[in-house]
Amino acid sequence: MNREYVPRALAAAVAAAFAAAAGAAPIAAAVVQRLVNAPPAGRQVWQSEPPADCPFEPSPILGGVLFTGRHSDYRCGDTFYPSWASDGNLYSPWTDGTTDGVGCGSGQGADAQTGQAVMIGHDPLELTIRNTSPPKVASALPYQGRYPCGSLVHDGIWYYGTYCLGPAGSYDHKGFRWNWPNLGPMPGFQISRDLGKTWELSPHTPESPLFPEPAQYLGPVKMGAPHFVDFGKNMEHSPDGKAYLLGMGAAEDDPEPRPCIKPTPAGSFEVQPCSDDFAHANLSWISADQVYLARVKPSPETINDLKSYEFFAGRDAGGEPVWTSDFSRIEPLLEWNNHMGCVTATWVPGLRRYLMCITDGWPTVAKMDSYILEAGALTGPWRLVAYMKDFGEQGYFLNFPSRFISTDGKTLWLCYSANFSPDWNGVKLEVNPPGGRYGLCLHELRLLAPGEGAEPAPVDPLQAADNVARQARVEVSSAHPDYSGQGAVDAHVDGYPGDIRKEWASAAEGAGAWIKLSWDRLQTIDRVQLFDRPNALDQITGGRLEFSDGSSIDLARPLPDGAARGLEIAFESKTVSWVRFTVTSVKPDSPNIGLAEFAVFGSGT
Ligand SMILES: [Ca+2]
Ligand SMILES: [Ca+2]
Ligand SMILES: [Ca+2]
Repeated sequence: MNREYVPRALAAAVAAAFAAAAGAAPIAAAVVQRLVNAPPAGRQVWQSEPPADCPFEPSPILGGVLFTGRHSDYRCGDTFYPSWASDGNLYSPWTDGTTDGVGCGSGQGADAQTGQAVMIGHDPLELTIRNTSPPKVASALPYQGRYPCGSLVHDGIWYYGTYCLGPAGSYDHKGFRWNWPNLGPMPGFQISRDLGKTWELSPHTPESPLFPEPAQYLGPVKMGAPHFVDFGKNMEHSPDGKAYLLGMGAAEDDPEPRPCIKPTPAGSFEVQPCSDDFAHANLSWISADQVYLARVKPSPETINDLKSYEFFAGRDAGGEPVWTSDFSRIEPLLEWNNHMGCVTATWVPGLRRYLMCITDGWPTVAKMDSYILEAGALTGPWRLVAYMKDFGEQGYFLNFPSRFISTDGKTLWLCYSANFSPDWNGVKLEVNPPGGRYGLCLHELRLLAPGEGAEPAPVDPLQAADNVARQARVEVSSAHPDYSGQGAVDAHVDGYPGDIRKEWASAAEGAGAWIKLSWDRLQTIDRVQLFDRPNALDQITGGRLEFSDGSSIDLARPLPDGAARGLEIAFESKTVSWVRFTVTSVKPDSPNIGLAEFAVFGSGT
């Protein structure tokens, strides 16, 4: 788990190598090339900005969230909800994208697919993610989408839930384009007894779902897109051996409908009158009015049997939770009309608290608000840790995998996906926090006590004074419109699809492209770091460093494509007035080769 940045240790190793070579004839100078991590980017305390009508009291023990800037760099689909199995691995559904070289789409009606993968490893930044079997097909009809929801591996058996969405993934209504505006029924669980290699179909269908809802096609449900509470490895912290499911829902007689809207020229939206029989995504894949709770002793016999379930049905006169096996008596666990949506929860042993993530993603295709609640018991009371307005800026499917929680419970990794709908209805979306993407994201965060400030950030070596590239004059062989060579020496590893000002992209060059750094005064340097453009299209696979003293060094390996790691080249000190990096080979079809960052370390003049 220790991935701290250790340039000083490397410098010492190089010095030791030189010392060992002392006495030998001076032949080729020692050069050490190795991969290094990009410094964490985007460290920030996410300011909690709860709306005035927030019904949750502030938590007395947790008062905020610090994103450390450490984040993953996977290229996968979305909809990851990892479950920690007794073999130590995580097993997760996924869909809508490509994972491990295989595509999957859940919005295909009769041919709707859902994927499944195993996530192997202890480091959230270095997981090996492999499909356990090809995506499986189960009809969504009469809905059009059938997506993954609650997923649990318990005692070696994988229970994989799906839920329906309608009427279409892209639905135009009075000038506004919605994404899956109607949340549908839950057609039970598919079961695998061999950790995802083979599957038994659910006995339920969209027209004969596990929970007896909705009353009519496209009508509201209560146990919508239910997700298992994450009780840790093999459910070890379940209070009673039961699995608990949180659903999002709405009522038939909703007193607060969501409004009809239309886009504005400024990239926002405004309310317009409407008399149509359309619920405007009041209960969609990512928006809801209430949260509901159910529980079941998991087994292949019970998981698809409604009679085996109990439902939270409010509180008795003494304030104690009431459980019922009569689905018609289900009551909201939580309600904040027009401010709820996708819901997950995780037990945090070090805090002896549950954390709940809720995303209000209405109107389904714009920025989304997420918030974190905590409670000592699933039945509450739940209190606010942080209301994260515009998290992502379009973050969804948030969950805290129990596998990646520190012993004290204060450092966790948030699993989510972001920004699936850039430009729908003209709405612009930024990536925030940095490193987010449409697909699996894991971001490290620290929970702060009320009033606790963030500890000082670790020193960022790229921003330290000995990175003399920052003072260099920059020339490049070419620059793509809106890009410049300066982006490669700004001490930030970023670029498309993030901030394009923070990288250099050439104008349609490949091998042969170059970038030259020059100084007015001689610089004594001993180390260079090169970070590829973060995008997955362009990759430098070979290159050469040339120095004003006439020496040169060829790269020993390709630059890592994703830029979460870079290549460090350490060498015996040189005193130079310029260094040029020339690209000598690229990944086939790289459209605009360039660099996210070119750092040069030394003692200056
Ligand atoms: Ca409502
Ligand atoms: Ca940069
Ligand atoms: Ca790249």
